[in-house]
Amino acid sequence: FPTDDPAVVTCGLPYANGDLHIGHLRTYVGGDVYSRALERLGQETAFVSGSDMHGTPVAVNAEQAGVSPEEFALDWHEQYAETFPEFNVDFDNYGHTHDETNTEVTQQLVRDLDEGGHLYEKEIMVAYDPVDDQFLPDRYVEGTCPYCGAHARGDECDEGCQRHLEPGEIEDPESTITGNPAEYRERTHQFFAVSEFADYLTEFLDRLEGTSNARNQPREWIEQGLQDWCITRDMDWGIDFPGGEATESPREGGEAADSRDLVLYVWVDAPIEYISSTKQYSERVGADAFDWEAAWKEGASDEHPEGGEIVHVIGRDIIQHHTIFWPAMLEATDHAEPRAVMASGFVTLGGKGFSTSRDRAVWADEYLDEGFHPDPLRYYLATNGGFQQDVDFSWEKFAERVNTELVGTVGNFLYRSLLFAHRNYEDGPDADAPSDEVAARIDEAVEEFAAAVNGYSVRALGDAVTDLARYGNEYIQRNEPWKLVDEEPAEAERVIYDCVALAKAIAVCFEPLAPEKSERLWDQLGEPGSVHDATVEAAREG
Ligand code: B3M
Ligand code: ZN
Repeated sequence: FPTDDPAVVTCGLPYANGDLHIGHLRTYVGGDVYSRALERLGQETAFVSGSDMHGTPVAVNAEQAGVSPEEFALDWHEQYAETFPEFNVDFDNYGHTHDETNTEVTQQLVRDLDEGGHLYEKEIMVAYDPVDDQFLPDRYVEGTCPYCGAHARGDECDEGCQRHLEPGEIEDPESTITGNPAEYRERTHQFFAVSEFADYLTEFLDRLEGTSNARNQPREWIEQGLQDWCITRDMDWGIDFPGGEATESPREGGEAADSRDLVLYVWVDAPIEYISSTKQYSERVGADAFDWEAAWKEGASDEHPEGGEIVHVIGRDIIQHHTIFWPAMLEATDHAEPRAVMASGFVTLGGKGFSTSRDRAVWADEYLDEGFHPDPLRYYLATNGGFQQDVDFSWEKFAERVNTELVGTVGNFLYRSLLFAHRNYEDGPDADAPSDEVAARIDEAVEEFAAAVNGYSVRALGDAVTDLARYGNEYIQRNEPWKLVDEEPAEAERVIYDCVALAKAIAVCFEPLAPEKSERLWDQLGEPGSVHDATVEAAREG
């Protein structure tokens, strides 16, 4: 980076089913920081996401709340759409999976899979509650993981080996609604032939950039042999399987055939929202400003025959979906292949996992309600450990990093330099260009910044800035302009001009991490326009 192709940075879609906490924010801040950093490098970039409205994670919670899944999910969606901007997580488009765009794009993509011969029907056993007379897809059922023996949800071993589980795989199934033991019944479902893509996926993983956890885990799964993927569910909340209403064969008791509700598995339409959200962005700003088809489709544009640079930012619990199922869907339908997957580690609190039911979490709105500014939290979340490491959130550590790095290093340098400049030079210090020494140091910071982007490290972006500010403190201390100002005024002005040039470079390079504070700095420097439109070239100019 930068390249001549349009980039799309996506964040995993939050299920519209509950409050956002700081564990969620780590991924969204990470994605926002990364997409801003690409833009500062001069890369054309769209940053998109949306709420995940479908599936049992929403349906089960809505049922417990006693409202329809649609009403339930829309409520949360609206709340998320308000909360993200409060943390300056500034999506170019934030849609949701239940909107018209995603319904159309999803059904078209599934039809394309079908026409390409990648879908087939198969009879499988699915969990069923005989007392409630209800099928129990995914989170409606819990039991034992057949791979590792951990307690698991119907479609994921969330407390054990993290594997995706296919319908029928879970052992000792029980309904999560009634606690009734479930039995297995035979049903016809649609399958996507993922196993045909094993060779493709192996090569894809060798090309895939981003964090190493996103390559290593799926390689093991492929070596163990890929299963095909059941893409339909016995539910009525979701996007209809576009094959038309399937007709169920007569039930065992000889009942008449009945038409059945068959919707797509939530993990089909959820990643497709990445495309749909980009499409909505294009439709709003015009294809000249951002062309979603050039970014997402192979062969849609002569200039970008392979499509654009797709970067997925996700939590590490959904690596399998983004490195196996999703790239197989894209490959099967002539879409661009993801260039990178950045998979974040989890956040713990005092060494323990976040728990909504135990109210052990730092809630996003709680942080703001305390009157804290979003930028320090962004800085801390983005730089507290490498992106793929699990990290612990602690208020003490947060305070310490804010005090030593943001206040003691960056703030201190800016305050000393700009106050001196303001007091002594009415229109700012004047010089043609920064000194060779400072120009070279700014170049080095820009190189570090570019290396951080190309290394998919939001933490290293923070280092580039704090290192530069540390140098600035050392530079002003060594040159002592306050001693020069009477005896050697020209020399004093040159030194302060250097410091102001360093401050401008800090504004540009710090924009991804601290967008609001950097914009304020930009204004204080009297720079025209917005730092949100500036690139590292402006930092180099001094
Ligand atoms: N809605 C949330 C999760 O499992 C899920 C992500 C979808 S990303 C396409 O973390
Ligand atoms: Zn397991």
